[in-house]
Amino acid sequence: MVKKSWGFATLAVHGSGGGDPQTGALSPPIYQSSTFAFKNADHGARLFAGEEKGFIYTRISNPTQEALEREMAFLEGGEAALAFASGMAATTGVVLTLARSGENIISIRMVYGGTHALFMDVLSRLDIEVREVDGEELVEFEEKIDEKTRMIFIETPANPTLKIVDIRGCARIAKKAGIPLVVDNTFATPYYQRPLKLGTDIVIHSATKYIGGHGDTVAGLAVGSREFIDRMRKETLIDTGGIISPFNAWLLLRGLKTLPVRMDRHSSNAKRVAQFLNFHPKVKQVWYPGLRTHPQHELAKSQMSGFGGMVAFEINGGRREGKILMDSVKLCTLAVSLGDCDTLISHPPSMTHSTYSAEALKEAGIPEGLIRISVGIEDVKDIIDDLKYALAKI
Ligand code: LCS
Repeated sequence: MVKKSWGFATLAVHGSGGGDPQTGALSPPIYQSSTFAFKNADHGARLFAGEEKGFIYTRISNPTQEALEREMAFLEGGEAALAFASGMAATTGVVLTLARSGENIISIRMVYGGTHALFMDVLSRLDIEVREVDGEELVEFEEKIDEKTRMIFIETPANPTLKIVDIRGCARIAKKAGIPLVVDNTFATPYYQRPLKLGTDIVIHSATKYIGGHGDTVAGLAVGSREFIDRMRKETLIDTGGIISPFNAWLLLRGLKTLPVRMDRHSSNAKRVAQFLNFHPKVKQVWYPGLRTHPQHELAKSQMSGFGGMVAFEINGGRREGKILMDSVKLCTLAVSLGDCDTLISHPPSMTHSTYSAEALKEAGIPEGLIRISVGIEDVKDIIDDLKYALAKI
């Protein structure tokens, strides 16, 4: 039984309660089966007609996927969730469910590079227009809305410079226009930010990151109302096929149990790394929402209960100096992705955001010499010593 008074860490460990409904197994079984036998022909027909609940085929649903969806909806405070093969599949599923050819969506300019490519390249091929805004002034969103607008999309904190967008303000605008607000909550996770409680309609995750937490799976999730999730499963996911595998769903269920402890450690390590970089003479600027010097620190504080493990910074000089730094680290791994136990370091303009043209990078406020660190859960002294050593090489 779940108690209302329980905190997030207790809820993450105990889940919505009860273990596997069939067996009581506390760690849910991995139902590694593509198909499910019907009791007889009528039973099969009833399942297909939606007259009876049950499992048919894993591209439609599967008990391990369902367990993950239940826990994720519970932790985000939503009615239902849908699991996908990747974060990109989740974003694609949400957009294709909401927008049709000839319609438009509004998105902030600074988003993960893959999301930017989906919006600018794939959606334009489908004749869905994406209207970009900086996201700093709420009036920008209002000005772009017309009768063909089908959703507002924001990522906050945004990849890669941790830009913060006002979730409550965007939710007010979306509500007034009668369209959904969609928030990519990958960087914050439900431990530090619960967008649905702030008026958001749909939350998206690249579960590849902190939800999985160990760099061993690629997956995505969307959380929202039961009506929307059911519609997305029926109208988009089943026939586009970007479903999560039962094993990956199980890995995420395991990851959720330790999410709070990992996030506490990522966050305290990241704050120390950001403070170290902030005072380093070779560093020009540091972006970490937990630093008072972050331009939107107050806004971050008003909608997040912690600031996460991502730090971005620009070093004096530019791309050449950044390369020396990345080639000199020994403990930090030069790799994209984020949210792993290991500290990962990357250069967004030539890696995760190489889908942006030089002009688009400038417009989005992503500097050429930007370095991004996904601060891991190692001993923070070792991470800082590694960066100190590499910065000395410049
Ligand atoms: N949303 C955000 C905020 C992301 O950072 C990513 C991936 C995605 C969505 C897409 O999720 P995926 O399909 O990869 O599960 N971000 C990456 C990054 O910064 N480096 O490599 C991938």
